[in-house]
Amino acid sequence: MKKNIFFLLLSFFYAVCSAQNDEAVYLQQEHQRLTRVDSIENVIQNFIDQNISTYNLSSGVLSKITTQTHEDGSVFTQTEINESMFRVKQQQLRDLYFSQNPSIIINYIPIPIPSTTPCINNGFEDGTTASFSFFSQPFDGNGNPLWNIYNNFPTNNVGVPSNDTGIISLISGAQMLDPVTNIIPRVKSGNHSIRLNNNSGGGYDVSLMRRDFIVQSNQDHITFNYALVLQDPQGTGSHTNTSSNPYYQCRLKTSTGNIIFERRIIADRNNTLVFNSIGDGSIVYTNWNCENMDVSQYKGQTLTLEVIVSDCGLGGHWGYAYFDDFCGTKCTAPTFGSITLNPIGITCPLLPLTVSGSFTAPAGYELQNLSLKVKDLSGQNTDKIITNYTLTGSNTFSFKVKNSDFFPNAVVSNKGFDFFVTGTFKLVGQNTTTEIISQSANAGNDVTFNTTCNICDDCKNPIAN
Ligand SMILES: [Ca+2]
Ligand SMILES: [Ca+2]
Ligand SMILES: [Ca+2]
Repeated sequence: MKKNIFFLLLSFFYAVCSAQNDEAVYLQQEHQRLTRVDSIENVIQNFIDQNISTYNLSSGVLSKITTQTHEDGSVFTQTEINESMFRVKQQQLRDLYFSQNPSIIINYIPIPIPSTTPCINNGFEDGTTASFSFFSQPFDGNGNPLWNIYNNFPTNNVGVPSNDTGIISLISGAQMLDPVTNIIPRVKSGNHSIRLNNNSGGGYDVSLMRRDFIVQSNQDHITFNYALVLQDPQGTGSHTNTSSNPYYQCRLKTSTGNIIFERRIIADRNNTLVFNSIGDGSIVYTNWNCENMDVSQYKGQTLTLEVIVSDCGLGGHWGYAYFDDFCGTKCTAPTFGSITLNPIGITCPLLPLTVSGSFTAPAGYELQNLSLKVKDLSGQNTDKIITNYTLTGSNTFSFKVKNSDFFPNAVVSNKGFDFFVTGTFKLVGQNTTTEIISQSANAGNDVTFNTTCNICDDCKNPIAN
């Protein structure tokens, strides 16, 4: 018996030691990679400095810049046009350097996190950005895509300085308060956090951070902490409502790109559940929030978490946010409400198929409406959105999905579908709404039609004879 305990202890210490060793080796490799990124960033800056005075913008981009106006309709001064041209030239020279030197891109991709150390550098306490990747670019239409709410996904790799000078910066200093609000601490745990975007004007900047991780066998949730500081220009200039305001978004994706969780929060002073305001409400902020995503269906799989922060869509207003603790945090009750679908995971369903689930409204909110997205996983057809539903209880619902909802054109067998429910909730007594999108009901296809299925409404038998 004693011998058994001895070997048990020995193997435990061996496991601990080898995990510690894996951690040290991983961090050392990541430090080497980040050192290479630093020197590449220096080379790129030199390339920009050497070429910017002789670099010419295309006539199309030039005419966009010279004819652009402020959000209030006033024209740009010559100084502002020059500044704008300088920024676009910088961006284009940076893009040019990457396109001429594609081999540098691999240095911006983190080494996969070892399965023995899933929480490594989860809160940047290594003092580096090891295990994370970063992207940022403006969505200004000047050779870049146009800003399109919740659809701005930067692909340009960026380095992350630790001296608070970047569009994305590593933040240090446990006691420091955010300089705009002077209220929220810039770091949630330990001595470091990350800030996406900054408050140096609008400029359509969108920044994205990504972490790939393997869901552990004993892991049911992935969590992280975040604090938002966004301008809310609604009611001023061209911002007649909130639809082009700065925003925050997070997405959890499978290795094949299926989105299994998404949250979207737009700057809105009337959304008092989420935001506090400064002064007249032109700046809104949150305290540190905890995001909590159910990953219990994805054990052993590699998932990708993306967090995104965007400036406003009209060019004049900024938004930024701090992030920390991308692992190992326990969230309390979901402040922002939730929608859960009942598991389905069926092949050859009898149609119409009932899709049911439950919801919890965010505190202070009531349900306005629900819709069901029937996502064609082949991408062949536009996803059908069903807006008819039945409330089967005070917080439960069901949808009926017909043959024509799956197959708007001809019936095609060998197809898979996922379901997502979007709930719109309304602040009681106000016009402010907030949206929650459910995860899909099952890992893998929620519904599969194979060649044996009898695909018709009110068929008697799910299998074709
Ligand atoms: Ca931290
Ligand atoms: Ca900006
Ligand atoms: Ca699914």
